[in-house]
Amino acid sequence: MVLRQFRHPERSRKETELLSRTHDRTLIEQRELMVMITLHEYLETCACADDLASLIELIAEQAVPIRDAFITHQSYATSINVSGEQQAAMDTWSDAHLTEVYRYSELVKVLASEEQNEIINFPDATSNYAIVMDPLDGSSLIQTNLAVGTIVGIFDNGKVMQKGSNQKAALYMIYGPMTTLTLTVGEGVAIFAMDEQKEYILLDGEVKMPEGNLYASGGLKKDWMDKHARFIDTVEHKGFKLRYSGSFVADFHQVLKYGGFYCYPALEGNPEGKLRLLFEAYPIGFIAAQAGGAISDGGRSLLEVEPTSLHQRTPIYVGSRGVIELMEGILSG
Ligand code: AFP
Repeated sequence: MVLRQFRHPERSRKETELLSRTHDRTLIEQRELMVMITLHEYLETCACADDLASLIELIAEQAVPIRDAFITHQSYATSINVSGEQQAAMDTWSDAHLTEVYRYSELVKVLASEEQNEIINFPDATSNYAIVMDPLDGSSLIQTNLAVGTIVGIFDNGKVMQKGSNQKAALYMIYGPMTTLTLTVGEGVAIFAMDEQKEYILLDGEVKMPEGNLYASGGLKKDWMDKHARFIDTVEHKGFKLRYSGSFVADFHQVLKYGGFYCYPALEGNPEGKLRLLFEAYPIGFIAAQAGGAISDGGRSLLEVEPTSLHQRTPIYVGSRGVIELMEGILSG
């Protein structure tokens, strides 16, 4: 596996660091400067190990074959395959593809995927990275052409069964009108967009989740617990607006940008809700916390919950810090 090594020939590390503070610049200033910071350059300014930076770039590059596979795995009216199989195939295709990428990279020691029952060990690994992932979140939306994504969390001590706050990095790619990468290496959150040359260019180097008023709640209303229903009622009276697509990664991303919260609560007869602690809550929660937000199961931070089983489900509330505190107050009352 050849890892792409792009370096800007003229820009010093210090310059890149200064330029990555896009928050301080207006769009016009940025355009005038014609500053374009690549993912590689951004990673060079971070205090993250070289092999971790290589692993992140390698994962981010997989957006290209995954996007291509949406087209090659499409079932057209005259195609022989049944459309349901094709759709399911994208989940397993992405999982198999990423698994092989990790294996040949020799950078990953352990992998836990939402699509696999057991943990996979890679004995040839030369690094100690352990990955938790949802290879294709929101896959039931592929046939409707709504945004879906890949979610990844990275530990550096060779194990996946540990609390989420130990992650060294977390990222997700969204396959929407653009291909974007949202990344944290524990130094805040950055968002990149892929350009025509398939290069990730920095959109925002210091993402901060505002206290906005969007919300998304999974589960059927008739199955909501009373306290959850009271919380939703409270925010609706405060003017919160419903935005739920059925793709956690896409629904979270708009909360990251505009503020508010996403939740999939405990349900009547289903107290653990639907989403998974390791593959969904940990990486997204780490990103939320690094952007100034929070993730909770209703009473405590999900990043501090030690997993007891690989595919453990959990109620999830993730979003702006203020509204997560409001929720915890109502649910504990
Ligand atoms: P799929 O990957 O099977 O489409 O599941 C998506 C998901 O795990 C998460 O991305 C959504 O927020 C949630 O399930 C949607 O669940 P509902 O269909 O119950 O709303």
